[in-house]
Amino acid sequence: MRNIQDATAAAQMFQVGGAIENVVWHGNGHIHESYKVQYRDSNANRSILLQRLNTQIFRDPVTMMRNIQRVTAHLHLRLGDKPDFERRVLQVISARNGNPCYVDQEERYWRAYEFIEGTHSFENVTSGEQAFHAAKAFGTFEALLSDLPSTRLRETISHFHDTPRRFTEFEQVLEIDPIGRAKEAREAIAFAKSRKTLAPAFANANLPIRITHNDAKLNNVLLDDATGEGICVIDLDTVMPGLVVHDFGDMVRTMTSSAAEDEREVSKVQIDMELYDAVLRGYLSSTRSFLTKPEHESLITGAKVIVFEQGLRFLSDFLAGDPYYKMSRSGHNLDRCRTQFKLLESIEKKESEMVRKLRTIL
Ligand code: ADP
Ligand code: GN1
Ligand code: MG
Repeated sequence: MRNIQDATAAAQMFQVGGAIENVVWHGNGHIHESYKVQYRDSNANRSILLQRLNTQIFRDPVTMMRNIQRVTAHLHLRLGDKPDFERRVLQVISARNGNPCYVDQEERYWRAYEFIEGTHSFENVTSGEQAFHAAKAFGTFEALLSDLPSTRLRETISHFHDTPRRFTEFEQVLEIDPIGRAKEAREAIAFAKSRKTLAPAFANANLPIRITHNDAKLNNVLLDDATGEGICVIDLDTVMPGLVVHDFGDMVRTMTSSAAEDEREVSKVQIDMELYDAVLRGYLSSTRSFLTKPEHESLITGAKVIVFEQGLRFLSDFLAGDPYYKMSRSGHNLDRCRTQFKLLESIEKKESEMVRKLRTIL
């Protein structure tokens, strides 16, 4: 549960001068608790993005922060000549004791970033231009990291995009059905089983391992309020060695349908080919220099796999009693699962058109 008092106390433990003026909840991430903390000091107003980390999910926050420091240091190096590079890379603020996290008396981990002003993240896509800029920003992010050896980073969550394993986990929780919810999810369960063969699509793929974001969804990029440009890729917790097709999959998942991830009315969920076109153009505009032919040829399968995987993850969480994702209503994870499976069906219907579009742009 978010708690302003605890957040205010934690904010005092970071290396920020000035008096705290205001602390409010911020953002709609599914994992951490995020707050915007505003300070007043003699020179200027300044804000930080303070987060209480979810250590049930990120069990080794020290390794995660080491990864993030390596990634942000590399991005600084690559972007250092841009006059506004401070807005283009997340900047970790150290705790007063010099560590990247502050650990409170209850062993809760907190971290802080400079708050990037004049930007917003969006939960739902509202235009092709927005999709283009967001996808371009993720492509630029991968391009900037393409010369950082992947051995420099550790896995923060193992088997994160191991879709066959996600499928097995779904089968296991279904078999136990610990709180008797399977009967409420009959249709979704049948759909999941019917797409089982999609899960291992990349099991033996000969694709290069690169440093990828692994959570490349629309609300993990900040768009500039003035120009609309994707100025800063955020949420770096899962940046680790992976496949670019998984990042592309998350872009298609979150930027090609204007319906919310938790939309109850699933008839509203479908792939919009104009938005898809914008995602493709944005992503390819910044990745042309390094993506290989096999990667290009796997992009659309990547979209299907990630949408399927995400549906499985929401469904498994629903069946298990919602231990993983933050929720705000009962049945939330099942609603989220249904939107993913509806989107997958829609992608399947449009697949040949999607492939044609890709070929014309390449
Ligand atoms: P979660 O892992 O819970 O998704 P995020 O790191 O994505 O957490 O942060 C949640 C939200 O906070 C983001 O969607 C974004 O709106 C906002 N946010 C994160 N970092 C910053 C930042 N440095 N400056 C401004 N807003 C930020
Ligand atoms: C979580 O943290 P957030 O909201 O950006 C999740 C992603 C899922 C996403 C679904 C560490 O992302 O993997 O794709 O929800 N992050 C983690 O919207 O599990
Ligand atoms: Mg996020």
